[in-house]
Amino acid sequence: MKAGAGPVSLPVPVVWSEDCLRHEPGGEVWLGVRDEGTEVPARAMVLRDALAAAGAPVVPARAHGDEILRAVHDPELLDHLAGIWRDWAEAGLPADCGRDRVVPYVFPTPGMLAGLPLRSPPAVHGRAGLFCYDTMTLVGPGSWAAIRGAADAALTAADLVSSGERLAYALCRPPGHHVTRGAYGGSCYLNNAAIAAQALRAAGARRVAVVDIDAHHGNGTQMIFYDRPDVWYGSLHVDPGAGWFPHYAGYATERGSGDGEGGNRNLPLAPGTGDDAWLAALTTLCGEARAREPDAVVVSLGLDAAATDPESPLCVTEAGYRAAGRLVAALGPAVLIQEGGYDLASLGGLAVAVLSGAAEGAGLDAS
Ligand code: SP5
Ligand code: ZN
Repeated sequence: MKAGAGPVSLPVPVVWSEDCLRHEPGGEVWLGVRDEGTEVPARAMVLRDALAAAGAPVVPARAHGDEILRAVHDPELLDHLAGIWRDWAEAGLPADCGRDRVVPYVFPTPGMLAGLPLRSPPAVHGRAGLFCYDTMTLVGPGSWAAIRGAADAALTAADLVSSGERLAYALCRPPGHHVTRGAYGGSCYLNNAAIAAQALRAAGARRVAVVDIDAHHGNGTQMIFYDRPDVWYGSLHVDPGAGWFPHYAGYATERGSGDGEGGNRNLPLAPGTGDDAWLAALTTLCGEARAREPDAVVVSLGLDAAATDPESPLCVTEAGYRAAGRLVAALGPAVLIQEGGYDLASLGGLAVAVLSGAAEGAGLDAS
């Protein structure tokens, strides 16, 4: 322990960017109606305060260049996100009947284009759907700063693990696992977990395993690595076929393609699944991850599988999350990336439980 530091009872560094508070999505448009939404700045405050109170050291995110981001995402997606609010505001839309956030209304689906080349429409209201696949992922004035801050938090946590830390947790907000190489959605804008995995690869890890325990399938991470042999992706999540986001991905038949054939594993779970079946599925998933002999692990750490969460029908308890932390951290050096988790009353306890379990699984002693 450093001289003068207090006791570290939760020995996992928490990487934090103040900028993550600047993203105020202002709700979500779901099934045609704008409601208040649950991916709110208070989530990050609750998580940080609970982890700090439990004794975890809080480490500021360090600014990084775009190299890793551009390896994971189309540069056009990055440019779009960096500029779309400015263009929306310059077009006068916020003053026009209160259109105070970027919300797309037309999407260039493959069926619409029917073979036409994809073009970038000059009008910002037409272009808003070019890199976005849903109506519930709004962009406001502070969004880009937060999005970039979350990516920097993921990169900083990856740096810590690459330089010898056994575990590091990035308190990323907004979350990221729904973002593909070229499209954002699901309250996510850049794929923080994929960025961490790519950074670990760049720092010398030969094989990386991504284990995703968010309640929803991480369709973005899956597709970013779908045909790559160097990054394995495994997820347990509520069955998209039972009516849950992301609806179009997350099925057990999706196993990777090309050089990545066999490198993707989905374990969809029935609504109502609780600790026993959830942990049994996670044990299976971790066994498959271990068989790949990864040099490093990325955990997409959603806390929305909790019974208390308003966004998923899974019924995991704090004790379940603690046990999950033990299982994933036992796999090897791990970067934990915050994904979903929306019940402000239970979020802090869940985060402390899973990181405490992770410290145990990694064999770290509280001092
Ligand atoms: C990162 C992450 O957890 N993204 C999840 C996105 C799924 N959002 C689905 C939104 C559905 C509408 N929410 C209304 C809540 C009703 N209880
Ligand atoms: Zn989720």
